Amino acid sequence: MGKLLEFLLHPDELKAVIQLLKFRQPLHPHDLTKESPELQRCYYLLTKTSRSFAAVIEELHPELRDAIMIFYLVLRALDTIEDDMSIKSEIKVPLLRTFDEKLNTKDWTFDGNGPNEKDRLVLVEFDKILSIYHGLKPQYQDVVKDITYKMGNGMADYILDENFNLNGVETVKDYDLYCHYVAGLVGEGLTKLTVMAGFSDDSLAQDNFEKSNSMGLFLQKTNIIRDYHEDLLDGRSFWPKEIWSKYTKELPLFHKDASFEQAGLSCINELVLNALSHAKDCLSYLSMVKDPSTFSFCAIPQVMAIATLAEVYNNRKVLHGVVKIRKGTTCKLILESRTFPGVVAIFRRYIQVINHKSSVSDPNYLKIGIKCGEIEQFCEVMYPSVEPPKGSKIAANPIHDVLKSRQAIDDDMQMRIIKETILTNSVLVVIAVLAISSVAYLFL
Ligand code: D9A
Repeated sequence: MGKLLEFLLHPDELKAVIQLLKFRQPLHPHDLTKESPELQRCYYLLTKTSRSFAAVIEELHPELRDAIMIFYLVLRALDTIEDDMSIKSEIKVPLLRTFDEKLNTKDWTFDGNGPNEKDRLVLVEFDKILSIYHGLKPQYQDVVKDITYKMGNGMADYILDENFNLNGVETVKDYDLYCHYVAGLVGEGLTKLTVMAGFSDDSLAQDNFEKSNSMGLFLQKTNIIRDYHEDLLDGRSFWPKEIWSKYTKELPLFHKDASFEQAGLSCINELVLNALSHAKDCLSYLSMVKDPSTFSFCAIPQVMAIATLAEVYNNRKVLHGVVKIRKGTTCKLILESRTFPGVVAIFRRYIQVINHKSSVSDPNYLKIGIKCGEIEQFCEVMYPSVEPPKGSKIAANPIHDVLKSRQAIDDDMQMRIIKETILTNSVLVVIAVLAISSVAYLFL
């Protein structure tokens, strides 16, 4: 019933759902039934861990599809060990530190997760993952192993820090470092893979993977803000004390004591402000991803994140439960994020939403305004909303060279999108006409 009302209120989203599910042409169709049983099992495990994102991975270019699928599952395995509060640290810490070595074996599995751990199957059937892993190109195997090593050790460092589990991270610097281990390193690994495959610009592998790190931090910080309530119920928190201590003596007061609600909102807003500091990096990263399937893979999580930030901004529901974006909105965003100009338009839209939701009474009102202005300006320089007058000189900007070099790719995709939209619209019109005429027939 809720769904029906939702779609009546947002008919464009209903169309997006239909277009996405019925009319979209996959870039690289993948017939799994022709593959080995181990590979089929890996893709099955993938859909079990993340239904929507599995579909995106399955549509990747065949050159990277299996490598990224395995990378995702290995990281999920690591995460499932880190996450499981029922594993004692005497077991957990050495396991995390030596997890990369399991990748040298052919048959390692692990049955030590609690029965309620959602992704325990990934570890129980880790031998299937290993068998596909060893068939990857050696340079891809090296990337997966290197990131596994760095991430496992980073996670272990934080578990040993007793204080971390009880009070979360201390400073904003710690927050960035923790997010680097669990998410920034993922960005780094994926950048290495896509650069090796020739799918994104080599320059992304320079400057110490700064932009790749931002890709991960933007996603991770968004999840951390959104999951405040759920995490506290599980007895942990990832909000940095340096920020929350400005608003409360004790974190749970935000949801336990109604008089702290306003303070809680201000705290959320400051965390959103902090997360937005990565937005420009993410956009410029995406501008350098050339292969269309890799582009979608990278862009979808980012547009979901900016939409989520706009949703959680100044939203008291975050303090009391889970805040989610509608399925229909998700489908719309997935369809629109297939070209770079589409992604920029999405970012602009949600930045404006945040700016409008911002209230003068918020301690960071000015800072939010400035941050939103900065991001909007960045978008405006890339895609000016008004045609510059003839003969006027545009200041030289390296981003324009990047945009020029990807114009053909985006134009090509835009053409596909137009065809697909025409097809969807025509079929929907035919269905509507048939429906209306049959109703009319019954009554006349
Ligand atoms: C990603 Cl290989 C993640 N994480 C995500 C998903 O996106 C990133 C984990 C493993 C891999 C990739 C991701 C995708 C594309 C490019 C990226 C990138 O960098 C260049 O990572 C930075 O969330 C997990 C981390 C954030 C910790 C890195 C997207 C995803 N979405 C979930 C939604 C959810 O709420 O969990 O997994 C889903 O669709 O189920």
